[in-house]
Amino acid sequence: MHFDVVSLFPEMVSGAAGYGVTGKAIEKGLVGLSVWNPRDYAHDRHKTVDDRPYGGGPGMVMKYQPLLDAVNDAKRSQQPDGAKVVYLSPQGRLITQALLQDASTSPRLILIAGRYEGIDERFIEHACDDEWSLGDYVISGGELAALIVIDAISRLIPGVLGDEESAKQDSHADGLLDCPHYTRPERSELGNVPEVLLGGNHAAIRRWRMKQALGRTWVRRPDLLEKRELSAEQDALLKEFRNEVVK
Ligand code: 4FV
Repeated sequence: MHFDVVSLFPEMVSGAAGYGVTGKAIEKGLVGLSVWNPRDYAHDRHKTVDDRPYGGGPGMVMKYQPLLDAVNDAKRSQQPDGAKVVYLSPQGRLITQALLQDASTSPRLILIAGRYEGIDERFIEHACDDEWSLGDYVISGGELAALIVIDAISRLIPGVLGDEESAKQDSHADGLLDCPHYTRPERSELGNVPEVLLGGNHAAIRRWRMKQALGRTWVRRPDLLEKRELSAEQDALLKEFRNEVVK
């Protein structure tokens, strides 16, 4: 998987992506990252990348020409072709694990990180295949959104996570919240680790973890349960959890 990010702050992107799991993935060549600064494609003396909004109003809007030239250069820069161009903005489709799971099958993503009030709509219409949103709130730039997409998709690339299992067990990977996690010390003034996790009975541990994941999802995100079919075993585990809660 290769990521290209078009951003006025390329160092912010390449810097942050160089840490942790994504950093190792890039080192190992499992993930590629190129950054493109639209300012390098602004040909006037002041290297102008933004201008006042038509129709008036606060703030500035990013001009389409530097963005377009940056994207075209990115596309020319390397194979595989067939890159999907995605603009990160509050107007986009909500980013979910399912959306990222689907996107992780593309060979290449070109992510557009906007700044200011936004970018000229003609660039979105002409050059973008999709628009994605982190959520219904506003941040100052698309870079953090691009980094979140790169991190979340990189985890789905075989070989990136030490244990393939991890990605599968990630929260939301199966549409449920994650179960609680514990590590040493076994006993503490903050409480003790649940006995079932100490017994080595893997079937019982698996059931306990599923029950906790179902219960937490029911308590904290019932909307997720509405979207999800439960197996007979999961139904029974959730009933058990609910009975224990109401008691
Ligand atoms: C955003 C979001 C977001 C809007 C104007 C950057 C800002 C500024 N991006 N999901 N929510 N973007 O708030 O992706 O240009």
